[in-house]
Amino acid sequence: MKELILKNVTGELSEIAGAITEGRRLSPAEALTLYRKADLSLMALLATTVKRRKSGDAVFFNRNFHIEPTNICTFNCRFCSYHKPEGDPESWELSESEMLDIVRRFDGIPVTEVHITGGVHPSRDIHYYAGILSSIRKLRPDISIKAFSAVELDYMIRKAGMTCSEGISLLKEHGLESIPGGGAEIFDPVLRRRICPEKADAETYLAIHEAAHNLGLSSNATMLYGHAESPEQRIDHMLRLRELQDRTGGFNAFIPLKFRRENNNMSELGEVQVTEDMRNYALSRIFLDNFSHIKAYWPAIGRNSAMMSLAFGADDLDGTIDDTTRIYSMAGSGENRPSLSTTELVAMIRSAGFRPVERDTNYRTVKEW
Ligand code: V47
Ligand code: SF4
Repeated sequence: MKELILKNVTGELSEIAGAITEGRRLSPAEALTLYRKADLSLMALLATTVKRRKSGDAVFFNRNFHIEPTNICTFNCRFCSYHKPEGDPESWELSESEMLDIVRRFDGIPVTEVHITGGVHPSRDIHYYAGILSSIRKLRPDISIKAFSAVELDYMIRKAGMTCSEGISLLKEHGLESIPGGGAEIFDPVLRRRICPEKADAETYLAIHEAAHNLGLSSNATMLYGHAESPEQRIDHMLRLRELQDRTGGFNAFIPLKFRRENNNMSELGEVQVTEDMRNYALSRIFLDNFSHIKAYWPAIGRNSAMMSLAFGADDLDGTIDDTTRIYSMAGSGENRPSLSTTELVAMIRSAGFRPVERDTNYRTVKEW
């Protein structure tokens, strides 16, 4: 593979390609050159080399479902198609018993994870959410609870007058096991102020993940791309995550999230092409050398692009979902009632030439398919 790659590459790209094949970490400047100068096929080859070093021929998925407690949100991110004001016909606010009914729908089904996230509700507080976690844990002690983005956590913890560690510890005592990656958007402060001025800044996002890792929780990280950000801003975003991961090792996966344009205040920007999606997966797989997994979240990108991303370094497709999330259907991802059976996920992974592995939240093998 190494010879095949290096034979056809010249100039400064040849040194960078050599570093990648030898497993040396790229500097931000090298990552930028790679992104600017490498063609799509070279990006695929290099990212696949790194992917195979990390996870061989395995590609992971899980059996999961979401609970979205509300889409009422105190914030007003310009790219968001999901949040609605209180009283809007498209707004919802699930009661505790409605959330538990969602959990009960999975009685007898071997799901391993519930992912809970939604709008930042102005009046629901940390004790309310702690109670929900306890009730879910009582109903299904066998499933892992991945809940609340750093932005939701920041709001509920500050409102309760707690420190990050106190707030996360409280939720951990009630069943929280890991934190999803939402809310990262793009860390660059100038662009962040333009697209989501009210929400927690980069430092707060990173501090919450660091506090969670120090308390023994795992988490994921995301990046919203394909809007107004530059390649430099993407690389800066990933660099900050790489530095935190060097300190804690607590991130499981990096999840690039493609900006989807329908029904939001950034629609005029349009969407990037699939080739750009693939270059971005490849770049993240190569640059984030201390992340074990790159996730292609299929409800956001669509199942065809998700399958293709497996040739560009992604090694995880997320899960079965079972039609329990609205974030991306409301933003026009084309996956309107997102649901895949394990048989479909297994077939998708095999069709891309990889070995399907069902995992739990922390990537322990549940079943080799
Ligand atoms: O933070 C909102 C994004 C995120 C749009 O950790 C949009 O396993 C694109 O983080 N176009 C929430 N993206 C979802 C999220 C997530 C999803 C799946 C798995 C995991 C995980 C985390 O959704 C938000 C924001 O970045 N988002 N609107 C939009 N129009
Ligand atoms: Fe609220 Fe999240 Fe939408 Fe921002 S992205 S408006 S925080 S629901």
